[in-house]
Amino acid sequence: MPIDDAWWKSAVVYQVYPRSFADSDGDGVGDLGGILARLDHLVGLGVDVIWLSPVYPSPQDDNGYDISDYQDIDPLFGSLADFDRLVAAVHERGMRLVMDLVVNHTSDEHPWFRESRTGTDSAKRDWYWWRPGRVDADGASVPPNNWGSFFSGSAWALDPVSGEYYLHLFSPKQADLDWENGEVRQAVYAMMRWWLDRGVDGFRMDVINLVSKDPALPDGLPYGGGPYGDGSPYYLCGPRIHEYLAEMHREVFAGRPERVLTVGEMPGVTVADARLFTDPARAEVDMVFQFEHVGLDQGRTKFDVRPMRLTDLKASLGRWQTGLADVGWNSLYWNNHDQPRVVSRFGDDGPEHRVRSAKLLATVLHLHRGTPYVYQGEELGMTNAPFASVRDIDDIEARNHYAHAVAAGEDPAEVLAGLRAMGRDNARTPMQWDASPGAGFTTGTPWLPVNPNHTTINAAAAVADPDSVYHHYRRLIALRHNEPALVHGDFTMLLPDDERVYAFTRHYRGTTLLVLANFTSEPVDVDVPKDLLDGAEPILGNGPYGEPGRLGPWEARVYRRVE
Ligand code: TEU
Repeated sequence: MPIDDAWWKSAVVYQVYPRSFADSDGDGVGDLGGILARLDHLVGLGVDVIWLSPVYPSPQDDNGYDISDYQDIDPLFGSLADFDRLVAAVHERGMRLVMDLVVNHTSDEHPWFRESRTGTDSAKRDWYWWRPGRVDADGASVPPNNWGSFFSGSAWALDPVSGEYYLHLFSPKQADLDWENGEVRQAVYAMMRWWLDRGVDGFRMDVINLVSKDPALPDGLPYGGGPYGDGSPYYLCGPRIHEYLAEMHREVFAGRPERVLTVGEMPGVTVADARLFTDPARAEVDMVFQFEHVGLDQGRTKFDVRPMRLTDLKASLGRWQTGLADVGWNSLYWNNHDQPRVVSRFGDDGPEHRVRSAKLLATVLHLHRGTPYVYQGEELGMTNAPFASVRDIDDIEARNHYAHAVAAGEDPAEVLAGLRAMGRDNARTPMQWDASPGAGFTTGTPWLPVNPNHTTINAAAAVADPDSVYHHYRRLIALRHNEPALVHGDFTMLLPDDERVYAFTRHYRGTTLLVLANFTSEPVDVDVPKDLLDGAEPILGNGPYGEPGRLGPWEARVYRRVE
């Protein structure tokens, strides 16, 4: 199929975070059997692809993003037989299944690392980044460089056996693989082929733009007033990243039916980088997850929360639309398992405007050019959760940040407020299926408490209510499947300087779609070029249409005009 008709350009992907989706055995943790039992919820929504967050064997230090066996299923979630049953059921329903591929690092309990840490003469010593420490002015051993970890603290851990340090950009239980070593790359490719041969339809590649590091591992510039340096210039989109991804494509994907979808999660990636990564002629990845728009409300750290300006959001998303208009492809997302719930973040999760603002955010995102991703519960307008204290917080990133920030003298209440607003646990509270005590997620004690608002915000209520967020997502997904202008149309931002209204057009072969969205709780007049409205019909809204030229609070409206 010619790449410009690639199936994933008109597809919508739904992310399942297995441990919080549906629990079929009552242990309080979601599992593969639970997903199987709930597949028809996804069929009803109309999604095309399921992205499964990791279900591999793992100590669960980072909720499965620390893998100790790449070719099995953790008993917490089920078995390979359960996985095969799920893949078959997904395919029977005309959907595809994409696995999360976490190969920048393995768990420190992976057999590769266990062998590597046996000593400097281990056959797998150079599968990871081992370096001798440096000696500071007091003669003490210190890490090989000053890099900080994404999860606070140093990015190096001292191994007492050899007295050397190993690199971990994330937790000390997530040891970075050394991709300079061709044996590492070939082992990863063989594992990927094994999953494709098992029927998997592609991969979401976790922090894949970090796998190439500057082998000199130089110190980074100090940042945030802390003791660590910013190593990102030496590992973000490193010197061999394009070589590696092109090699992966040749070794794993080339010659496979076009069914395969590859999406690279790339913190810090720029538009210019993404043009290279997603140019079909370069055969690297199909699309990337970029992080610009989900950093607009963050200051010195992600937990230093600032108000997001609509003009900044429009400038950022507009830049990505323009930058990938002629080559490459965008992914489109607000939510995932690492981001707070968008209706609480960029919308209004109060009782008056939650539904309307959730629908508005969905409309704006899904009418952009690219492949939309729906994160579990987003289609219900699920909100952030009311974490009362740091004891309620599970996530390693948030807990480590709290410990380091408070130790550095920050006000615990202020640090907690940042966790409440931006913490990843907001995305990880159990899926709200119904109003029962366990929200229909489990008959046991959930690993993370269910959001108390599940009594009103749940799938059962949403499916029964034609005006729900769920049915609005269903209509948006149907529109993508039936409106070529939505898939192939160009993108023009309107009113770039307006702090209240997000407006843009999509145009393709005589059809123009006009999107208007009021990001405030007050009615607003919209000054849209008259010719755009002449002959245009409203085709989708998030409530009763206001009069032309005026939008109600949190009103979104889509017009279509056919020349
Ligand atoms: O996330 C990488 C990443 O950049 C995020 O962790 C980011 O640092 C923050 O959490 C969001 O602002 C990927 C996975 O999605 C995440 O769950 C893992 O913790 C991480 O990699 C390590 O595998």
